[in-house]
Amino acid sequence: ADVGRLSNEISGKGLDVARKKSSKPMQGKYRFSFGPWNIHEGADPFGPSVRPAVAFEQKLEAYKRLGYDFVQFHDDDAVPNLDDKTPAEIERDALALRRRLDDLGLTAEFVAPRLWEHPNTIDGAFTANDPAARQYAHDRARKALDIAAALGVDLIVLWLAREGTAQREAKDAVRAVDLLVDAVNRMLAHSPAARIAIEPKPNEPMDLAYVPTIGHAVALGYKTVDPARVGVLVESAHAILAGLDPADEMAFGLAYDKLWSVHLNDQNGLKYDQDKSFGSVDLRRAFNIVDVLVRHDYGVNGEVVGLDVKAMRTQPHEIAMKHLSNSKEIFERLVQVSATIDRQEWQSYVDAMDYEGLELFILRALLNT
Ligand code: XLS
Ligand code: MG
Repeated sequence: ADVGRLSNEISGKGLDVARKKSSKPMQGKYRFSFGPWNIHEGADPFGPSVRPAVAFEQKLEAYKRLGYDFVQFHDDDAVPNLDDKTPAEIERDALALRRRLDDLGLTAEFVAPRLWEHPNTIDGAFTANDPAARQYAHDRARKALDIAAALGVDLIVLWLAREGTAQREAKDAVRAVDLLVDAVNRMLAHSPAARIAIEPKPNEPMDLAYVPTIGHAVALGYKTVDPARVGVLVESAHAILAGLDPADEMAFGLAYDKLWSVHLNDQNGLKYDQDKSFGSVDLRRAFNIVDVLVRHDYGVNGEVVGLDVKAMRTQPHEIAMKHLSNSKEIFERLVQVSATIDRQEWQSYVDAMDYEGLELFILRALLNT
């Protein structure tokens, strides 16, 4: 954040919601992404698939139709069965995918190593007690970096799914931090142009995770050899599962210039990770997310608005992509609310410390009345 902007903001009384918007080119124009896993067959831990699988190619063809230009990839979404392939085969497949994306007018947003499905990662990847498991994780992370390079994308997302404990006394939590820093350092060394965005989540699949919040993720980045290349991705549902407000988590990342991607979705309380459509549980919470992104120029440096949403299991095949178009529509409508809301009136409630008045003002804006 630049110093001029900050001193302007803090010199005024209160939070200065009336701050003049910058005239940077990206303002109001957002680019959207989702991952192939966001179109899925509806299996959950208690029941099998309920919809036919959509072929990868058909998923790619759906992007533009749904209004999306960017694709988020796990390493094996991009190159299936990569553990059985040689480096040359991995590169060949990734380059072929890149050509296909080009043909469709699509761009990869990021590649994320899938560090949670292989038998070697049962008890963690980088923080597993078994050195062979840790070695698998390092090798797998390098494959993801190589795929990203072949796809022409410099952003790696690191969701540290199993870096935590199923049983509290099973691992040394201080050593776990050292192991995670070492893992990120190795990745930074392997790909000197790559940037790594850590996506925190407090639980699931583990009982307790070592990097549960954005504060942890930012701090971890500063312990690496090149903090400038380590940032964060905030997923709204993950913040909610940590008992935190997603907009404030994003604000923390923005304040450190570390918010390099977002996963917007919604979550109905403290339970399993739901990945519900954006805004579907709490529209005001969604507005506050959009508003903090809009006011702090998210997107100006090329950041993409990522959705990590899942269709309800009840949704039949023919209409099982609505969660993607709906989530984007709600984001765009909330951008409109943010752009047109009366900032002077907002500020007047802040100045008068009339927070009941402010409450009604925000609710009316959301009800458009
Ligand atoms: C799971 C995560 C995952 C990441 C990408 O909870 O949200 O989908 O976003 O690895
Ligand atoms: Mg996510």
